[in-house]
Amino acid sequence: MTGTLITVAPTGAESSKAAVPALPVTLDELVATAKECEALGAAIVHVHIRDDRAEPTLDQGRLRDTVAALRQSTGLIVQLSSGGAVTDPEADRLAVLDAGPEMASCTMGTVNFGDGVFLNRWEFIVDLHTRMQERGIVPEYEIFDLGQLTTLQMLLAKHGLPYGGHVHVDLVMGVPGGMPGTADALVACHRVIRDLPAGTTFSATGIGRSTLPVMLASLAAGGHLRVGMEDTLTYAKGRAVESNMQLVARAVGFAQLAQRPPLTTAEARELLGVPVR
Ligand code: KMH
Ligand code: ZN
Repeated sequence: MTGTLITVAPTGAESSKAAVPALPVTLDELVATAKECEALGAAIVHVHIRDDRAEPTLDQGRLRDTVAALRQSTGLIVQLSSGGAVTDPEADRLAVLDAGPEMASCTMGTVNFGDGVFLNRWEFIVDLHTRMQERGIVPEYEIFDLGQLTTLQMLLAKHGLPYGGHVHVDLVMGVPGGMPGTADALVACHRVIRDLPAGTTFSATGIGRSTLPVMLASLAAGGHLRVGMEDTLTYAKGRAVESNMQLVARAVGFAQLAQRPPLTTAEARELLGVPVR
């Protein structure tokens, strides 16, 4: 078993700054968070951005500025979200790739998402996957439900391996409408992941109160970790998360206990096939 790849997802598209004042929403807040999380042991930053009113946006200029600022100030692998918010149109989500990220998320199917629907049609998935192949962007395949792993198998069989040849999956568990954030569900996914191309890696994140069971199950199954305020706003019963750093520090602690210390950014690049800058 290798060390642990730790991804921080600091912002997301679902929480408001008014409700969660500690959420990093400006470029300065995002860069400061990213630097501190890197120092603690994160290797990837999964990025959603906000506009001047702290609302989710896929504005192309802001995306480009964000990629440039994160690359200048950190060694983190910059992974832009192509998922955006459930209200974002497909064209804007595809255009995220124009901002020049090293990695981007690529969700493998439609899922009910609380009151909304996170729409990911097959043709759209194929578009994202093939454009990433053409542009040298390494995808992280986001999985919200077991059947989406079957979609990933179909995608790879029909359209080939991603850029760099390495397949990396992120299990997003415990979304209201998706698979539960339990050890049983993670094991069920792990059984299917084993049928994906040799060397496929996976990370997992549990939304809300499934954060801890998913983190422990993922480490036990040889998986990696995603943490951050996109997914988790309560640190313990009755205790709000104070910062993304607090969540990364906890993940690093668990990874060390499991004797799988955090991968450096260089090790993460090698594992995932993300070119060295
Ligand atoms: N905000 C969700 C609707 C991704 O980043 O690719 C989609 C999401 C997945 O967070
Ligand atoms: Zn996201």
